[in-house]
Amino acid sequence: MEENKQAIIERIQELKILRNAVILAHNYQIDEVQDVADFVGDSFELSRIAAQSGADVIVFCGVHFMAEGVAILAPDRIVLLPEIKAGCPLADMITVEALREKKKQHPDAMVVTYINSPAAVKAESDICVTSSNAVRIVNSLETDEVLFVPDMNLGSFVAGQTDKRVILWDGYCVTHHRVTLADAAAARKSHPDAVIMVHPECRPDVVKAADYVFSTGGMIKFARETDHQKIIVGTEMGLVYRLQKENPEKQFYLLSQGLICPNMKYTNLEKVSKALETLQPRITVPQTIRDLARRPLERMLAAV
Ligand code: CIZ
Repeated sequence: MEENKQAIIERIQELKILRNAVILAHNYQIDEVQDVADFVGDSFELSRIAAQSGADVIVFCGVHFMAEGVAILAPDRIVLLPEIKAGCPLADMITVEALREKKKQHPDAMVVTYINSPAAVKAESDICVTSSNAVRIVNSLETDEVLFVPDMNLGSFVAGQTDKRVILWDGYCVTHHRVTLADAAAARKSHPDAVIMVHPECRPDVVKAADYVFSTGGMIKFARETDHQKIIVGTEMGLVYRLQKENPEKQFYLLSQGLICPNMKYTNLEKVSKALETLQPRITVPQTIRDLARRPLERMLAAV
């Protein structure tokens, strides 16, 4: 390892103790950030760890809505997002004003909000979901009609597995939505003895063409437990690093080279170290929004 990189890692370890901090990294983070983290996981697992942790400082290596979620659940802690520009185009595809208008059109629908959304939108919602629990939570609701926001692809996936009427929002993850049926066919042709697993944020035709559909947490579990030795991975490339690290005897292939989220790649070791040094950039959520957004998030945490 380069001397400079090793020095930064050592400084991060020192600062972590000094600040009583915990470092959380999303499954889509770059390799060296995953390696320096105390926990690597999906937004749901990491929110739960953050809420239960005794740390004074939580460094969230991910994107803005994820750190915001932690700031809602753990308002007494200092929540840091090492790169403030790390946003989520999907979360930006909905505003609270537009959601209020849509709610007026569907007054009987329960609002089910994917965790990839701004805090103010969560505050207007009945319950939050992640890709790992969306189907289960929607099916458990006492309603016939659901307004599912903001990811139409995940919403379509849920709609295919429930008797409830699911009204979709016109949003999507630009990284997963970029994958086409032709990409899936090409990957299958290149690796004919591999199975394909994709994320439910992919387009419905891609989901239909896949052998398995999982959240990132589901992919990690499947890779660990399956007898399949070769797996094509249809989610952001960062997950392939973790899959390969945990299953060195198996082979993983990224479904498409387009599966890269630039926002997830902004964070690096230097920025993690600087965030711990300066306690900036700090993510906070105004109390009025926080109080309202906490309820749908806690409902989700209690439902699983
Ligand atoms: O919920 C998450 O963390 C995301 C964005 C994807 C997943 O399936 O883990």
